[in-house]
Amino acid sequence: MRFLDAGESHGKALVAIIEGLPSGLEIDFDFIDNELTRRKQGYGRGERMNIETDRVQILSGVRGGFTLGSPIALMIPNLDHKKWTYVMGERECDRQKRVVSEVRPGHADYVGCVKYGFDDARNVLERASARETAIRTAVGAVAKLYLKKLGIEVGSHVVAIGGVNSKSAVYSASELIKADSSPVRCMDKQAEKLMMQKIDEAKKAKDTLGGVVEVVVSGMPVGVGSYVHYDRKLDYALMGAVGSVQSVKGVTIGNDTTALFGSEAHDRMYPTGSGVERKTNNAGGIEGGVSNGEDIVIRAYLKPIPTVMSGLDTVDIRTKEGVKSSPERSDVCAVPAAGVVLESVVAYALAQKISECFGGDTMAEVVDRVSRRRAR
Ligand code: EPS
Repeated sequence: MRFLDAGESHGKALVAIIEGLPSGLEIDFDFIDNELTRRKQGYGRGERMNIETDRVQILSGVRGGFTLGSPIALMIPNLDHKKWTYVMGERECDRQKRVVSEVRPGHADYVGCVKYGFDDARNVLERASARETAIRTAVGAVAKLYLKKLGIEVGSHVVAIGGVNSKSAVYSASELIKADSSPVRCMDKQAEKLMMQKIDEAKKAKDTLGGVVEVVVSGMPVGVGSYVHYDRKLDYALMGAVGSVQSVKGVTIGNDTTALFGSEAHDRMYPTGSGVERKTNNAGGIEGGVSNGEDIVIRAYLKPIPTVMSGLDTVDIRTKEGVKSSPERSDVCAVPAAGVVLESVVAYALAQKISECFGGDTMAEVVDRVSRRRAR
């Protein structure tokens, strides 16, 4: 299973092609659109979210609501494009308009200009923008439908924004649906209030905030991943997927056990008659690069968004003079939305690993193989 996406933030559309899904998976179009709507929410989001409706169009690979086994092409039109055709037109455009030469520290502006030989970061930021996460959310939604058929659910919640931490608690993926009723997708009401105050403070100061998101996967069968090949380990796939999301600077799986003794850290196993059970999950659902049947718990650490409206010291790459960074439209805090994106990339990475482990040309074959594994 693989996918490729394309699209500029103010281009015509975002597109993706997913290849390798089995035939016979029912596609719930409303579910995909609802995932896209979830991604647009969150206290601290910018004006762009009011412009886009984010509705997916499926161009191939699905007939009468079921996958055919052929590549699935997805498209999300950018409604804002009509206001940007003079800048983003693929045949003709005005290169003197909306130029960004005062590169933003922390964004891809500078590195992208050096890498591709540009003196206008517009060419870079249009692709580097977190707008790209909309199409990855659509791909992740399809992956979630595949996982759901196998009894696997993915949820997330925000555990910190700008240094405000929620109280620690353990949740299953299905419980985390409650996070959606919080404007910051936080399960702790007291922390929610303080996080919102912190976002208000940042907005007033023309500043931005980062934070920490936890993703939980429930229902994983034992034995997905590898202890044999370094590049087929489940944690290798998940850490790479999570690390690929804009703003993520760190990824952990399970609890921090670095200060504990081994006797305290490892999740003891007890007989159930037919298998094993554990009372703790410090390992976060993965041992030796392989799923162990416990919930997979991943934390992503996100830096504050680099578009700081008050401006940061930087260099104008055209004049080579010291200036303040360019005030592009942006979010104050995208951590709540990042939770939805992180669920999506995790769902896709898991679908890919499950497909690698069990194969299957039809959905019925995959369901059968996974249920046989569960019965072991
Ligand atoms: C985003 C779309 C972007 C930004 C934001 C996220 O749209 P625009 O640039 O038109 O406002 O709002 O992008 C960033 C934070 C970034 O750093 O690029 C989206 O759809 O999520």
